[in-house]
Amino acid sequence: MALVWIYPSLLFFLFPSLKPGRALRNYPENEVTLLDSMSALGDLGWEAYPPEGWEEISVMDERNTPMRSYQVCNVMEANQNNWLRTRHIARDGAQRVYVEIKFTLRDCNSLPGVPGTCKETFNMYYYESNNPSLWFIKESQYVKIDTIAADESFTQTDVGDRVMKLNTEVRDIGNLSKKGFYLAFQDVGACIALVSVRVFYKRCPAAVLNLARFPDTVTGGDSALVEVHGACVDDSEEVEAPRMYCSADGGWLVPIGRCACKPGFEESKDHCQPCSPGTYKAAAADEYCSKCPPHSHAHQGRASQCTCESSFYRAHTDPPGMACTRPPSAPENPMYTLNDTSMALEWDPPRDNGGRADVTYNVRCRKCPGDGRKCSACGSGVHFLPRQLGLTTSRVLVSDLLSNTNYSFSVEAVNGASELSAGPRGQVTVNITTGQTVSVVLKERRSKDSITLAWQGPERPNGAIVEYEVIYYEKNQRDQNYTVLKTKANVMTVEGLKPGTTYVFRVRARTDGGYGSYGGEIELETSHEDMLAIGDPNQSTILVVSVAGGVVLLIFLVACFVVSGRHCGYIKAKQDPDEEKTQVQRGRVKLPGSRTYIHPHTYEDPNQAVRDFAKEIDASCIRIERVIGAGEFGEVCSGRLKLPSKREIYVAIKSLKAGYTEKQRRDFLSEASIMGQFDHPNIIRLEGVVTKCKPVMIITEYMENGSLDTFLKKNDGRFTVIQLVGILRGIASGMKYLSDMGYVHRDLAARNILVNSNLVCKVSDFGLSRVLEDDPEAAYTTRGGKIPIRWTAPEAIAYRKFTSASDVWSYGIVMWEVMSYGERPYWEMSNQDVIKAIDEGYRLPAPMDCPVVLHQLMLDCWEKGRGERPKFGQIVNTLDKLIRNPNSLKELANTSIWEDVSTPDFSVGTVDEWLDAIKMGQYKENFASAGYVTLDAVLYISLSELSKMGVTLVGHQKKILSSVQSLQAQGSQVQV
Ligand code: ACK
Repeated sequence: MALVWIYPSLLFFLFPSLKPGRALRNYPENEVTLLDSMSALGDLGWEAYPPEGWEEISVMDERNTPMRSYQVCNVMEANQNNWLRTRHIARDGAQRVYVEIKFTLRDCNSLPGVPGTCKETFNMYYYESNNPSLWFIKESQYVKIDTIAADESFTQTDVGDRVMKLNTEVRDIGNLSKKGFYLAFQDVGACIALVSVRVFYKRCPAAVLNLARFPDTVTGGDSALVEVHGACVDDSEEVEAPRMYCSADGGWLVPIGRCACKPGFEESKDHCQPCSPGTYKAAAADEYCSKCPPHSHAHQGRASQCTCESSFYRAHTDPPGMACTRPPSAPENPMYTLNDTSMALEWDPPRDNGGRADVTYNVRCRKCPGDGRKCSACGSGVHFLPRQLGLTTSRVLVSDLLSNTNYSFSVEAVNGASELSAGPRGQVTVNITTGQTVSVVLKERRSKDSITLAWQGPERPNGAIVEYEVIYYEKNQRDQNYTVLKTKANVMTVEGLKPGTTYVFRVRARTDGGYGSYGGEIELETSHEDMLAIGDPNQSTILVVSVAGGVVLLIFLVACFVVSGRHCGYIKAKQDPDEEKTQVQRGRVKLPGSRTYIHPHTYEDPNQAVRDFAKEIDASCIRIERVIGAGEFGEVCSGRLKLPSKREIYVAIKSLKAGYTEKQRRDFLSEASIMGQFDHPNIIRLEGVVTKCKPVMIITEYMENGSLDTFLKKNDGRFTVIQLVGILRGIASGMKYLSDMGYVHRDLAARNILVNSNLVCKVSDFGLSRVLEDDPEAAYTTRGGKIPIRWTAPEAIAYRKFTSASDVWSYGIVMWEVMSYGERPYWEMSNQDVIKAIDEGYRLPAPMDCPVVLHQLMLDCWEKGRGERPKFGQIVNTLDKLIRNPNSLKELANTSIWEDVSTPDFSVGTVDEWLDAIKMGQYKENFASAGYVTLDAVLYISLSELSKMGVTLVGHQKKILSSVQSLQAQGSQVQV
C-alpha cells in the first residue's frame, strides 16, 4: 500500500510560479520542449508496473486544473522494482535531448520502523525506438541514463513544518537517431514523488547578425559546433560570406563575414532601408546615406548617385560625393611679349573655374594670310614650351613662328567637366604679327665723338610703340663692352665716342606687345679730326643698310658685282623703289602628299629637277650687299630679296663663278633642287634660283649668326645647358625630317649648321659634289672617296655605307662640338689615329660641364653597330624630355676624366699663357689689374673675386675655377 505523505496544496506553496496557470510557464528561448508533465492537461498515459508500484496522483491547482505527478513509497517491503514509463517522445530532429526532473525524496531515517532495505535513490533509463506505440519494453532493453539521488531529502518534521525540499536534476541523452524514445524511472525501494518531468532539446534561435540571417539551428548530437551559413537580408549584399557556429548550449559563436546594404540603402537595426529623397549611398561599403552634394539632387529616394542639375556635370573620375561642376569660364586678360618670331603669352585664370581645381589650358595657333583668305592651322613648325595642350600654368612660350606673319592664338580653359558639356568653350584670342623690325632706312651724321642715327619705325607694329632700344659697341669688342640706350624718338645722337673708331649699331622697337627684332647691324666710323658735321640735314647720307654693312658695304657690293658680272638688272644700293620690276613667278612643283626625297640624278635633264623644286627668281629682285664667305663654286654674299607683293627679306646668295663647266653648273644647282624639296624650320630654306642670267645664283634665307662652329667658338661658355640642348634639339629635329624623307646628309657637322638671330639652328650644305670636294675636313680614303673622317661613322669610312644611321653618328659628333663650344673632335689627333682609336673602341669623353645624360646620348650615337644607334625621332624625344625636366641635366659627367685624359696638356708659366691655354685670354687685363700677376696667386682665387674683377659669365667662371682646381692638384706644376 502506498504511503500518502504529500499535502497536495503544498505543491502550489512550493511552486508559486505555477499558480497563475502552468501553460504559461516560460522556458529559455533556446530550449524546445518535447514533453512537460506539468503542462499536460489530460492523462499522461504513462505505464506503471507492477500496478502496486508508481501511482499517479492528481491534484487540482487553483484553477481546478488537474496536475499530474507520480509517487511510490513501498519502503516497508524489500525487493522493490517499480517501473514508470513515459509515452513515446518524438525526437523532433534533435540529436541530444535533456531530461529535467523535479522530485522529492523521503529520508529513510525519518521513517519510523522502515527496514534497512529503504532506498534514497532511483534510476532513470531510456529506450530509442521508431515505434510510437510499443506496449512492452524489456528491462534489459533500456539504456541507463543515471542513478538519481536527492540533493535534499526531507523528514516528517519538514512536512510538519511545511517545508518541502524539491530536487531538480537534469540529465542529457546524446546521439539520438531514431524517431523517438521512451523514458523510464525505476524505483528499488525509495519514497519518491516525481513532481514534474520535462524533456527538451536545445537550439540556436534564428538570429540576424551583421545583416546576415541565420536560421533556427538544432544543436549537434555530441558537443561539436554546428557551422551555419547566413543569408544576406533584403537589399544587402555579401561583403564576406557570413558564417556562425551553433554551440551545444544553443548559443551562437564566432560570427565571421558580413553583409552590407546595397547602394541606395542604409542599415537600420537588422535590415536595409532605402535612402530618403535628397540623399544617396554610392557603395555598399558606405555606412549611411549622405546628403546630395551641391548642384545635384535625388528626388526618388533609394539613390545610389545624385543626378547633376542641368549644365552641371560629374566627370568619370569624380567621386559621387563631389559637387557637380561645370566647364570654366574663359581665361582673361591675355598678355603677350613678342620677340621677333617668338612670343611669351600669358593670361589670367578664368574667373569661374567651374568648381574644379583641374583647370588646364589649350592653345590653338592659326596663321592668317590677312588677304581675305581664311586662317589655317599653324602646323608642327611652331613650337610651344612647355606644351601646347594641357598646360597647367597660365603661360606658354611660342617659338619658331614665321617672321612678319599674322597669327591668331586662342587660349581655352578646360576642366574635367568640359568634355561632358556640349556648349562652347570659354576662350580668349590674341592676334599678333611677328618680326616687325625697325626699318633699315637710316640717316647718319658723324663727328669725332658722336654719331646721330635716325630710323623709321616698323611698317606694321604689333602695338603702340613704347620706345626704341639702340645697342652699340666698338667693332669686334662686343664681348667686352656694349651699351644699350633707349629713346622714344626716331632719332638719337650717341655721344662720348672715340675718334676714328668703328662702332656697330642695332635698333629695335618695343611696343606694348613686346620687343620686335633688331634691325641689321650698322657699322659707322667716327671722324678722325674735329671736322664739321657732315650731318647737315640736307646732306645726310641716306644709306640702305640691313646686315653688317654701313661704310664697308659699298666695297663689298662692288666686290660681289665685279665677281658676278652685271648681266642682270640688280637693284643698286640706292635703289628707287619704282625701279622694282614685277615678275610672273614660276611656281615650284610640289609633289602632292609626297614626303620622299627625289634624287636629282633620277632626272634625265637635271635642269628639270631645278625647275621642279626651285623657284626662278628675277635677278632684279635681289640686292647683293656684302661678301660673307667663299664657297666651292664662288662667293657667298648677303643681301636682300624683294619679291613683288612680298616683304623684303635678308638672304644669302651663293653664286657660280664665271668660266664654269656644264658639270659644275649641274652640281652647283643640284643643291637647290635638293634644298627645294625640304620645308622644315630646322632646314635652311631655299628662296629660289637665278638661272636665266649670269651669274647663276642660289638664294636662301639669311642666317645672321653664320655657321654653328664659329658661332660656338665666339660664344664660349655663354649659354645655359638648356639653351645648348635647345640647339641640339633643333638640329635633331631637322635631321629627323631629312631621314623621314629618305635623305642622307653625309656631312653633318657643326660647320654645316647655320644659326639665325634667334639661335635657331638649321641644317645646310646639300649638294652632290659637296662631300667629295667642298668640305675642307674631307680627306681621301683608301677607297678613293673623300670623307670627313672625324664626323663619319666607321662603316661609312670603311665601305661607304652612308645611311641615316651614319648621319646619327655624325650627329653625336655635332653634340660633342656643341657641348664643348666648338672644340675640334679628337683635337689634333691625325685622321689615321682617329680611325684606329674608334676601331679599338675609344670614344670621345664628355666635354667639360656636360650633363651625363647628353654624353650617354653621344655614346649611343657612336655605337659600332649602326642598328643599335638611336633614330633621330628617338633623339628628338629624348632631348624634349630633358628640356621638360631640366633636373635630369644636373648630374654632370666626370669632369676629372675630361681634365686628366682629354684636355691636351700645355705647360704654362704665366697667367697670360694660362688664360690663353684655357681660351679665356680676353680676361688677361682683368687679372692683371686685379693684381693676379703670378700663377701662384691665381691658385687661391675665389668665385666672388672673379665676379668682382668682371668675369661674370657663369660658364667662364666655371671654366676658370675648374682649371684653377687642376692647377692646385698639381701644386705649382701649372698644367692645364
Ligand atoms: O661661318 P659663316 O659665317 O657661315 O661662313 C660661311 C660662308 O657663308 C661660306 O659658306 C656663310 N653662309 C652660308 N650660307 C649662309 C646663310 N644662309 N646665311 C648666312 N651665312 C651663310 C657661312
